[in-house]
Amino acid sequence: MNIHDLVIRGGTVVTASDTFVADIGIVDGRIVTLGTGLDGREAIDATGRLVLPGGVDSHCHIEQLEADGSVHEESFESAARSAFAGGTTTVIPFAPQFKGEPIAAHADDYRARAARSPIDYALHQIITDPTPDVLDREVPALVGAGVRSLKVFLTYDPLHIDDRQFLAVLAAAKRVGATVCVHCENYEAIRWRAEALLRAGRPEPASHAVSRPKLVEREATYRAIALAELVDQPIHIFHVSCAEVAEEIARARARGVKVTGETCPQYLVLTAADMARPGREGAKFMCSPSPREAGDAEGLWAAIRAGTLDVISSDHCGFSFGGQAGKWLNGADSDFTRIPNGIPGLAARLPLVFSEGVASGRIEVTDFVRLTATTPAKRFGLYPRKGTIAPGSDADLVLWDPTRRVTLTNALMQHAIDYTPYEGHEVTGWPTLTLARGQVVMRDGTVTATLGAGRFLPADLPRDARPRGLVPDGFDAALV
Ligand code: DUC
Ligand code: ZN
Ligand code: ZN
Repeated sequence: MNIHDLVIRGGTVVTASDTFVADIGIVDGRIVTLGTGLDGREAIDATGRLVLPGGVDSHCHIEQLEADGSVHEESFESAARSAFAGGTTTVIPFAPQFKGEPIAAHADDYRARAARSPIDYALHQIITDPTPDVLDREVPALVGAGVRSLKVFLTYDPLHIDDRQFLAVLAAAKRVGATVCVHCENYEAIRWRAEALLRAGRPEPASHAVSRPKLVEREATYRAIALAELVDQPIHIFHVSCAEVAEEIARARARGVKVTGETCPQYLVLTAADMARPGREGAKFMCSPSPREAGDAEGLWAAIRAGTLDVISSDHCGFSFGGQAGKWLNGADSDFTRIPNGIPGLAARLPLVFSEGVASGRIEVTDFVRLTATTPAKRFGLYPRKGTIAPGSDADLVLWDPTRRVTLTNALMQHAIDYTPYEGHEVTGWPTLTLARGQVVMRDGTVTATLGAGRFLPADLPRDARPRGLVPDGFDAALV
């Protein structure tokens, strides 16, 4: 009986909780059956492969506009190619807002860019100018349209907001049921140290790490958590770089505060020493927060195993090294404060985390799925449509060879950027086939990315993102 369009046959299915051998039956791009001996009009043999839910990269910058008018060089098309090559089938990029402008100023433009996406996507909304009109009118409208996640920056010119503005964003998110994601670094402390480094004649990329040590990240993380606790609004801390910052999250969680944390592969495999490579090379590794010292990665793995950090995203940024629009946008002799922060990692994310995590014995393969697909989908209200293998879920699947050894090269990343910070890094474990809603979008490295094939994913509000109903002294300033 040919009841399925496609059957993925005989692989070891991995979810966030289990591994088992099963066939997966797909109809109209959705999983309908898990079983044995399934029939379909077509079949793909997965014997000897792990079958994983497609990766959900809940933090990546794609074709993003910046305040200076530049646009990240990774387009939705090239990002999708890279994502599919690396086994990711859902992305959550960022729609911009700039100071002095409403969200609406760039909303249509960004939506039009995203509409060309070959890969399914949800959206975060950056908030840099939280005026009453933005918070009381535009944010509720966004939530109504399925964009439920706001990102704020506690550092960076011209993005950062102050504590009072942050409180206003938290309160607005609480009123409408949105998630708040926070870039935690102390704005004034970084400026103070950066200016001193320049006065001391240290303009090179290596100074990036010195300008923003762990303390400035830890302080801002504690402050963000305390203000979120004051409002009783759950928050998600982006790109945690070290155990000291994870410790602030763990302490808050232990007292019941709803705070969650993400880290990224760059903090697991790169270090500040990479930014001290000769000449301008160090810029290839510049991201914020900064990669830390050798040894810090083990502290992050401990926080991952403890559940304090439960999402691993790429924080992919499309800034090329050789191009005019990338790292040297502000001039070939830019000091470290004028080099765009962020590095590419869409395709490398899953292989790096599998290799450093599962193949190295630090986590189980079920943890790998939980960290890279299931929890990101849950956190941003896309589960169970995305992030798992179950009847009713989209047939976003990855066949994974757990023993293949690969040396990472920029060509393998299939992105638009002219370098990978992971060049020459050896990994064990590699995706051999990617399916997006039942369609093969990557087979043995050959990618098919069809413009416009990706769908916008409206987000629900997950339980974790709902307030606890506890405010200091019982006075809820957000609701007055
Ligand atoms: N923060 C991000 O989230 N991404 C890129 C750069 C940054 O500082
Ligand atoms: Zn950030
Ligand atoms: Zn980012």
